[in-house]
Amino acid sequence: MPHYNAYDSFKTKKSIEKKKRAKERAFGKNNDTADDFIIECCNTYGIVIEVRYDDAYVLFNNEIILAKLRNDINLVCNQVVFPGDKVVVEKNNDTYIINHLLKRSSILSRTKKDSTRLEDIGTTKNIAANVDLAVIVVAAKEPPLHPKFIDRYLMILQNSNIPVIICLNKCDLKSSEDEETLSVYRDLGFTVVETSTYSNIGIDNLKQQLLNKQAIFVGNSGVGKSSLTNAIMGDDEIKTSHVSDKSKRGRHTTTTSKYYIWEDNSSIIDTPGIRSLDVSTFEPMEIQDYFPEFENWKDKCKYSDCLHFNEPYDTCIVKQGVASGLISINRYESYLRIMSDVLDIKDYSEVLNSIYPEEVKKKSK
Ligand SMILES: Nc1nc2c(ncn2[C@@H]2O[C@H](COP(=O)(O)OP(=O)(O)OP(=O)(O)O)[C@@H](O)[C@H]2O)c(=O)[nH]1
Ligand SMILES: [Mg+2]
Ligand SMILES: [Zn+2]
Repeated sequence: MPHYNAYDSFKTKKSIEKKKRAKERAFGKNNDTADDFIIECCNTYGIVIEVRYDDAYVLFNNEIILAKLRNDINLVCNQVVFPGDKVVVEKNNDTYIINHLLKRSSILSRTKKDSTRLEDIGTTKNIAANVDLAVIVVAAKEPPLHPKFIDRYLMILQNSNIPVIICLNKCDLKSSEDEETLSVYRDLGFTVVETSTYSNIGIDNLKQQLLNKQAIFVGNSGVGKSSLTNAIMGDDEIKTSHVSDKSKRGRHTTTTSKYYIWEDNSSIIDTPGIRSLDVSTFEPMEIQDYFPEFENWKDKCKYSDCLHFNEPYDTCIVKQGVASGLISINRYESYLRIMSDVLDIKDYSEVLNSIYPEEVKKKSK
């Protein structure tokens, strides 16, 4: 079988989905909203800080108010507005009404696999709006640091055009292996901040990165997103929880995204941890764009549409780059893992086994 068949069979389906995704990213899931609901600008607006099913808390005139969507919008509130959104509110008798939504500068969304549907197409879930900076929070331990989490978040954030930094929290528990993992991202040009909310290390440094920005903390449950938010806010207002002893996974303490202002013009959206991040709606050929370290190698592969996956080792220069140690084996393994999701192939170990000399393989986590 020619190596590119898997890709060809995906092409049509994926490009339709891609257009749909782009539309949803631009307008949110609320394509049915009234035409005049979204407006360019308005001087007096409130900021959505937390969304419930049918209403939202809005920071308006230094007060937190509960507001409902205007009547002619036939969607529930949590399909229309998201933390960080700017909204125009008006008081009608005793009720605050969200009359307009200001055009967004960005929307962070992810696809969510919907197991109840027969077709295996994810639904898009918006997380937050108008985000200037995303902080991918990872922990040195509990849960353990693994590049696979970082790489998936990087794809989703870069796909939404949101600038990103990486924060290694619980650096009090950091090992030399963790340092090696992080150095790959430093070498790729990402800012990596190390923090410990226990010993207050790196908090000022993190604050500097967040100053004058609407930032969002994303990352798995238990990495310390809420603890960091507390450290920056300077109080213990937000609920945090111990990682469960048995699974060493977080317990999903935070259940809804929430917006906090810690300084004039500087805010953080604390989000619930996500256990698995679906990237299967990306196109196979698109995945390598999120791996800039392949850049100088991939054009030299024998096939111009090489996926650096099932192609023979001697035709794929990316694989040779990995074998020579010049492309990080952990990142390549992340790539393979993501590709197997996208191509719906259960096991990529064959690919891995076929290319690595034994000594390189041993270094793999
Ligand atoms: N060792 C260590 N533990 C920390 C640090 N920061 C937070 N923790 C602990 O990590 C656990 C989880 O912290 P949370 O802040 O609730 O984590 P979260 O990312 O908000 O989790 P979710 O809300 O479930 O997504 C708590 O037991 C914290 O005390 C740190 O710097 N070092
Ligand atoms: Mg939390
Ligand atoms: Zn290749």
